[in-house]
Amino acid sequence: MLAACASRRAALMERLPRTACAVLFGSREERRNADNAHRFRQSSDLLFLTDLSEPETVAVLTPGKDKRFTLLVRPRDRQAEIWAGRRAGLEGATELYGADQAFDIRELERRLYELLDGCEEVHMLIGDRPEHDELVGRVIARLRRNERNGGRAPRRIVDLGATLHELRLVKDEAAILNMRRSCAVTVEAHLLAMRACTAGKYEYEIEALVDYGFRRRNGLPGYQSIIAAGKSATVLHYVDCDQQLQPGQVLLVDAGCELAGFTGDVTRAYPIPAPGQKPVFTREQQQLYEIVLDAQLAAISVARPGATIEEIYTLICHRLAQGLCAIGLLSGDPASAVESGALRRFFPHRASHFLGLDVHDVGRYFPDDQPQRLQPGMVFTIEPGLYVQPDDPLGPDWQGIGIRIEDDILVTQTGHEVLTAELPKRIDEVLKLVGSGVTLLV
Ligand SMILES: [Mn+2]
Repeated sequence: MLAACASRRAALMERLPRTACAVLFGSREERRNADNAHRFRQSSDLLFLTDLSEPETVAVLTPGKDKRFTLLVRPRDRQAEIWAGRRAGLEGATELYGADQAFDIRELERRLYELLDGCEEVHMLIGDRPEHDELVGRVIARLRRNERNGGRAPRRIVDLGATLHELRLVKDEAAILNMRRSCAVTVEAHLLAMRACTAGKYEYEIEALVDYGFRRRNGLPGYQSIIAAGKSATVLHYVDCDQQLQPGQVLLVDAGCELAGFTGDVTRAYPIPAPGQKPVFTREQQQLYEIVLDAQLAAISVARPGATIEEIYTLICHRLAQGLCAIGLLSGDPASAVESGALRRFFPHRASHFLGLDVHDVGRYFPDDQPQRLQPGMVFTIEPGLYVQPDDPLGPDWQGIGIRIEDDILVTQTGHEVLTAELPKRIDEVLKLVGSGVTLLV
């Protein structure tokens, strides 16, 4: 990983003017309640460029200076480390993490002043945190006041996203390897959920198994898992996770494992069997499932370099509308159901996003006002869904069904690879697995 980080820094610096200075602020520890903190998660940009996962870290890249890579970190502190864990310290920052120089984070403002002196542009994430904007503004103002003594203040603040995030968008070999691993563990955890799915359990029991699937490989949820039985699944970001699974409902599980920073993002939906019974879709559930699966397979088949997420979304809308018209849930012809917005009653969300260190990963969808063309190395999701709200006038046989099928797609030179292909979604394969039982390997 550290070698990958070094080449990423080199690649970023190649894209920056020699007079630029890039400043990257790490995440801060977030308070959960009282004196409890949330588990620390480094900012994805900093993970990408340094792999240093400590709070109070700032990285500075100065491509035109002798020392191009500076880290500001917490210094070693025996007492603090006994309580809160070991630190890399200034020595580790240079020796382990490859910085050309390292400073105490408590000197941040003074060191930034030195580092920005003589640079024309500051590249940073503008508006990410007001205190960072303020700090950089303050340093620039001080430099300007010192110009009559020969100091030189930057003239421009440039959004770092344009360069850095385009780099993150096309995955390098190390990132692809990580994505493969996180997708593999994501599949394992989903298999546990499928096998354990029987009526009488609670949504949180399924969540516990998914978490177990992640943790036994040292992973964590890359985002808040959605474990939604029956009408819970018609809430797109359902997180309460406290309802009992009823026989005849569909269970929707949207969960992805984050490993070494990179996350998978997968959704499956399947019928909940009564204990001792075989799982079976109702006619209405199966009709919706088949339409979603057909749309997803059609969309996956066109994923290749040069295609756009916009085209894929349009294709999905038309396939879903076609299916819904065919079974009478939408009237008229499919094209006008899409055009008029009638489809949104059952399909209210988009169908893809980039995937990587962030579940909704960086990368522009419309660079220069044109849809982004897929390139080898991009990873994105394809996730059509259909939802019938609990109060929909279609009546009780349809109400409260939520189906989504989501896989993670790597764009290759010649087409694509489904990184989560091992997780069944064909109806016969799914029904064989669901409720078949889990023996925990501990
Ligand atoms: Mn997703």
